[in-house]
Amino acid sequence: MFDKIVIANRGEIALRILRACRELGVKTVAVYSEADRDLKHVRLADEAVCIGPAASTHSYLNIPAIISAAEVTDAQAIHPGYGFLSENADFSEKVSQSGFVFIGPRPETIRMMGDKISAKKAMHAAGIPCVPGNGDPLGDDEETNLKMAAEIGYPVIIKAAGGGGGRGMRTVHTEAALIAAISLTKAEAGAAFGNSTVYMEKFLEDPRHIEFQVLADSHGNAIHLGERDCSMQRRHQKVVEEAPAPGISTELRNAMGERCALACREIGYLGAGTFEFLYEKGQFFFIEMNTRVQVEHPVTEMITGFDIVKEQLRIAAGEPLSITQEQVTFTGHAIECRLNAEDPVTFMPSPGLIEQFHMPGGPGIRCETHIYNGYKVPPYYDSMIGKLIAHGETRASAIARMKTALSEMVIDGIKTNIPLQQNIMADAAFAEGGQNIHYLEKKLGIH
Ligand code: MV4
Repeated sequence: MFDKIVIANRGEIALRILRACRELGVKTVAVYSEADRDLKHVRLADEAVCIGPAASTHSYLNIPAIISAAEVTDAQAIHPGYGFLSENADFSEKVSQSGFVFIGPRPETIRMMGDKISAKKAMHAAGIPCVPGNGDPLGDDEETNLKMAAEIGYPVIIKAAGGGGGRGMRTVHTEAALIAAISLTKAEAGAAFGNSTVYMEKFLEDPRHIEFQVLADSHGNAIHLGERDCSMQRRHQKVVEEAPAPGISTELRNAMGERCALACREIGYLGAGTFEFLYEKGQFFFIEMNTRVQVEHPVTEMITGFDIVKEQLRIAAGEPLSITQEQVTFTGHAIECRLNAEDPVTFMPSPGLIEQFHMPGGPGIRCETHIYNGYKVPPYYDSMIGKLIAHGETRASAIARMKTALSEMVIDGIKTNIPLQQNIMADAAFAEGGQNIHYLEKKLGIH
């Protein structure tokens, strides 16, 4: 195991990584921006290095500054968390070239998954079911494109190879709209990602978003930890996540999970990863792979009793996976509510001083947050200030525990989305389970 690592992130995930390091006896280096001197993990870390001004482009995205921090502290590895540089292939490459271990997949894997066309090709070749559409880059020949769309059947969706997470895509409902839509998406993609390559898929109208968690080591072993349902989202931001996904049978879970694990072995995947699928009418369709630890990893940890972040460190240190697929068990149900510093109605960010914070507790409750009494939420970063996770024997008991925990929690001084989360937990259709990706926006009156 490593002696010391750099935590190249902030907020709740930096604290989560620090806790994993403590348990493994690994010393920690926090890197922080000038706006983040008072972060909880900065105080708890063995060492802390300021890497630049508040703007993330000058700090959390500043590759030389982060690598220098590893050099001056004599650390051996860098954990990127999620967001920021976590899926930047150039960063992972520079980390390795500088003599440090990047805690994540190899640069080639990150690069392959970053390009949605090469990701789809690789996954299709590895036996993962994909959305109809061959995934080839669209050329300029109008007849060929019209023929392809007719074969797939309308509606279709035009997606940028450099996009992902909801960026750079456009749906097309009629033949008359196709050619202009392709040109527009190409132009936008070129401007946004420096890559105007686009491809065409069947547009699935009301799918659920279900993703599988995988772990793969450097010895050729790969396992899956089941799935999460992340369909409760607004503008491509997940709001509530849960595991297992309502209505997915043990047989389907194991079959899909095994396929994902097999695909990992075939491509030589390393570390923690997530296969994102659209799920419609009992079928899974691959859309993207995330090559990082995800915000919602705790729901999987709660139902498996397995620590994903500690396993990321073990894998990066060259150790074999600490469990086999047969040792993975699923117990009960877990739900995560993301806690954002934002207006619960307008969704405007609400940074500022936290005057009072009372953390909820009780059986099955886990609160992942870096906030404390007197902490000032800076305006420079994502508005997520934590996550509340409830585990229960059944989905209904997890919801009941979440409702109790939300009602106990006090965050005074700033606005938060706690009222929105209470509204969702009290929603009859949410209680049924299995709502699609459009449900929350419809409930909120967004069309
Ligand atoms: C789709 C789709 C329907 N059909 N692809 C949005 C984010 C990116 N990961 C892919 N996305 C979608 N791709 C096909 N062929 C609908 C979405 C989509 C979506 C997917 C997951 C979660 C929320 C979503 C919200 C709107 C659209």
